Amino acid sequence: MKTAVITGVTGQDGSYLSELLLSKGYKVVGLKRRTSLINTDRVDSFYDNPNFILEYWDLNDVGSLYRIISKYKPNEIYNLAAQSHVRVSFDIPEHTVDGVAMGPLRILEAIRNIDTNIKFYQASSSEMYGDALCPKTGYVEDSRMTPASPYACAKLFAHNLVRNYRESYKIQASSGILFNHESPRRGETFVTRKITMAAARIKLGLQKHLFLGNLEAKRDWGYAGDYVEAMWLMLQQDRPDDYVISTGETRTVREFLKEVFECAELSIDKYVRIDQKYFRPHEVPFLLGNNTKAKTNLGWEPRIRFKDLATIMYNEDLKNISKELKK
Ligand code: NAP
Ligand code: G4F
Repeated sequence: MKTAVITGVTGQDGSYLSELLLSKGYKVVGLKRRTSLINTDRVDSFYDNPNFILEYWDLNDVGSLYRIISKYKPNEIYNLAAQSHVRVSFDIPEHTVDGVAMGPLRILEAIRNIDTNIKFYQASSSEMYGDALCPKTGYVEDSRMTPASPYACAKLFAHNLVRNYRESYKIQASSGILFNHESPRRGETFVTRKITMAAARIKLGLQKHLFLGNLEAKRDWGYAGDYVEAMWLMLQQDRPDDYVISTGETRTVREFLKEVFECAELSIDKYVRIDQKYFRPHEVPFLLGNNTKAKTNLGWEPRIRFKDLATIMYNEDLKNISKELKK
């Protein structure tokens, strides 16, 4: 039986990855903070699985990391923990950068000191490309990166560090440069989920308006359940490497909004308002990923596409909020 440690297990990706690894017969050691809201639907269903274990940890707590690695002797570590909200990283830059940049450094140092056979996955991000000119066919693994937020600057530091530890110490460390991926488990302040939740609440008469920022930004949006498979595939390769994980299709925030409001039969003009507070000091205007390397080397392909993603997320929110109302 293989053992995997997942940091950020209470997050969107942590929950899907736990599900995937448990289904493959892994023992999963999920790391949570003291303040984590663990009694959420995201990880509730794994509690009675004897192969799912929760341990306390924090991105800045080196001692607990050494204790956990020594205790469980994992084959694989997936580092998903982060203050992952780009807009918020402008408000709490020190906290964001400490966790996002120093967290992976601490894990890599632990691997270097305890067991260099442990395979490591780093959650890199398409935000690292920032406002660099995007090739017509989308960003690839070695495209220029000009990060546009404290979050993205810290992710790029960690991304470079993974390559550095791979070269310096032969550590089996891979980075997934994941483009935006969403699901019904997406945090409620990210734009897709904010839109699907609001549409469902407006439909049920629970909310009057939806306030949004920049509707013209373009994102390459995929489904989180598909993307965690790519993480696992990366660590099953003989050689560690970096991979772009994306759909190869880019859409504006306005298009996502339109898709959801059409599905809910709601008028955008009537319910949506623009609020300057949701604009960023430095926006990433356009993201499109070229996933050729992942398709070729990993045999990975995205399954759920933009239109279905919007519909699935809206329907799930409508169903769950209606259920809550009936209680
Ligand atoms: P998420 O839902 O925001 O989850 C983040 C997780 O990190 C949560 O479990 C959170 O725990 C944990 N965390 C935050 N700060 C921590 C700290 N100081 N110590 C320990 N744990 C901490 O994020 P996600 O969407 O699943 O994304 C997973 C990873 O992929 C993140 O690193 C993100 O930056 C990266 N990424 C995401 C996307 C995307 O589109 N989703 C794309 C590219 C890269 P609590 O429950 O305690 O808050
Ligand atoms: O949903 P978002 O907050 O996601 P963003 O900034 O692209 O970051 C997400 O994806 C990254 C991968 O590219 C991850 F690394 C990161 O951790 C996170 O998961 O915003 C998407 C777009 C932005 O252009 C933003 O300006 O939506 C625009 N937007 C417009 N109104 C809004 C809003 N974003 C949010 N969160 N809230 C709004 O009201």
